[in-house]
Amino acid sequence: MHREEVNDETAVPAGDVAAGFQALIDSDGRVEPRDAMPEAYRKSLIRQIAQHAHSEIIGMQPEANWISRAPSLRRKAILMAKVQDEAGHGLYLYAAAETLGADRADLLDMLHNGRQKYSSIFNYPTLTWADMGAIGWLVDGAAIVNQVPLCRCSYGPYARAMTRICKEESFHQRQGFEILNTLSHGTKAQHAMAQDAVNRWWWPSLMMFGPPDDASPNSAQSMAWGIKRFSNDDLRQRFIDMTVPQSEALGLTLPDPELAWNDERGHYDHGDIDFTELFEVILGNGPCNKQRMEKRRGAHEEGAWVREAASAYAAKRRTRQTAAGSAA
Ligand code: FAQ
Repeated sequence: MHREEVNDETAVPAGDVAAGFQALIDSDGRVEPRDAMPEAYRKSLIRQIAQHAHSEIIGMQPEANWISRAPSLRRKAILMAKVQDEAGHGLYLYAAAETLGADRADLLDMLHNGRQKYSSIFNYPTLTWADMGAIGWLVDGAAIVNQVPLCRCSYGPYARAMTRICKEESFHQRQGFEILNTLSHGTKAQHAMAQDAVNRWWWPSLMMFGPPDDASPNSAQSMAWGIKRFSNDDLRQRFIDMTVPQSEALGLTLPDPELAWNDERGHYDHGDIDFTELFEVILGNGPCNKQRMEKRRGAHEEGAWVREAASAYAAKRRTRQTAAGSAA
């Protein structure tokens, strides 16, 4: 549905919009597409949901890279299903953004011309098969910690999309853990490969949670609106606390000598995160930014005929249904 239609149906004086909206947020209710909402709330949601959707579809690339080289038929089938799941997540999320009046083609244009972002994590290379394990365990693990609270997001369509996505992400995380567990308890060379992958993916996974709280311009407003439920640093800490015991179970070491349980805080202490690396990657200077965007733009151009065929088919069906309706 387009924005104009939403507004036409919900034309309410601005003061009433603000009061009604605030009452809904205060009562922890869900905002639905036809509800009146402040323009800034709508814009911020489109920003976050679109970036999230873009991350899902760009995130297909690093893993798709290994489909043809998976070590067995079983591994190949699982990896293909996982990569397809990510495409599905993109679909749910673009559909959620459309309920806010955004146009999917415009969002994709903004991804392609660099006006909208996607997650920093997908700008790192996948060098060995063990990276499939590290992505599943760490990247999907971080995604789950970040996304479970989004199932309670104040905007209904986003919250419902997240509920479906989180179910699949937890399967993804387990398959990553299982790959690493097999390698870690395999030959010496396999163990070394798993350790190397964890060494390379640990710090970028921590950066997925975004800048530290004192450098996060969107967090305060987003939390006041009930979009985000926890701050970037709180979720990052939750992920670290969850992951350290899992690394022990795997027999792998996280590459941070300062990781240590702090009884007083009830959390693990950790070493400093190099946020200049995060900001550089966001600016487009990560190891694979250029390659990811080239591939994405190419896929979009090559897929033009599919979009055209789907539109022509939908138009044909509509004409047939209208004709059948008037004949009845
Ligand atoms: N990368 O003020 P904040 C997945 C941007 S999981 C790039 O803290 P906010 C699953 C941020 O957008 C990955 N940019 O922003 C999968 C903002 O820029 P803007 C996707 C980042 O929104 C697994 C600026 O920095 N998950 O895809 C990053 O309050 C395996 C200032 O930051 C989501 O998108 C970053 N890491 O908090 C798929 C979850 N961090 O918009 C395939 C939903 C920050 O002002 C394979 N999103 N920025 O121009 C969120 O929870 C939030 O948007 C945060 C950022 C936490 C990412």
